[in-house]
Amino acid sequence: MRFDVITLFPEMFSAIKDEGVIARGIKKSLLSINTWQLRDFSDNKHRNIDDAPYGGGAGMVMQVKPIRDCINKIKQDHPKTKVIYLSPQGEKLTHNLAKELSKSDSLTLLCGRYEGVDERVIEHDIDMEISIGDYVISGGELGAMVLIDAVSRQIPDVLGNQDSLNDSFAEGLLDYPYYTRPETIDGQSVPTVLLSGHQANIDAWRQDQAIKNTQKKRKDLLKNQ
Ligand code: 4FM
Repeated sequence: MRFDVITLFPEMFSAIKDEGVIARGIKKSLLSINTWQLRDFSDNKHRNIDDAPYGGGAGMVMQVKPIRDCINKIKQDHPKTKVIYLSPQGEKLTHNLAKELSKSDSLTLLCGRYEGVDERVIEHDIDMEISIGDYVISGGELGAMVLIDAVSRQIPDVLGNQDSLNDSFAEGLLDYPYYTRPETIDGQSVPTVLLSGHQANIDAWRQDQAIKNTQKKRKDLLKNQ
């Protein structure tokens, strides 16, 4: 799977490219993350890609031409790429959406800055608008990195044995609790079933804990079952 990211801050993506699960996926050639500096598509010597909003108001708006030129450049090599714009107006990113997107060969992620992008980009050049949650962040880059991480984890073989696909959301539930050595610390003990060696009992306990956890912390998730 290939990600092409259109951004004013390509260096931010070293945060996910250089270490961890995604870095290992890149090393295994299971995925690639390719950044495009939007300023390279500016048509002026100052490398501007933004201008004041029609109708007035504070802040700047990203212009159509550099974004459209960049998307079209990517599409020369990847005509079937799905172009995604990260914004609070988008469809909410969920486990199910991440899983769906992981079946794509090519995703192009447009990261906005300033007040927004010219609406004509969204109308004409974008296939999908996605939000990572109901809050505002300062630009699309962190959203794009969240999406890349969540989607990459769903690509077969990206997670090694070390990482393990612990995906409680695949079951529509929160996770069960984990414990490691020592057996007791400051009077707090590990549940005895986990020390029993009886795998069927352990599995049943974990399933029960996952349900209880979900009932206690996220009742809304159980309504979708
Ligand atoms: C988006 C800032 C576009 C500037 C943003 C521009 C967001 C979210 C978000 C901020 N992205 N989910 N929530 N983006 O807040 O994905 Cl131009």
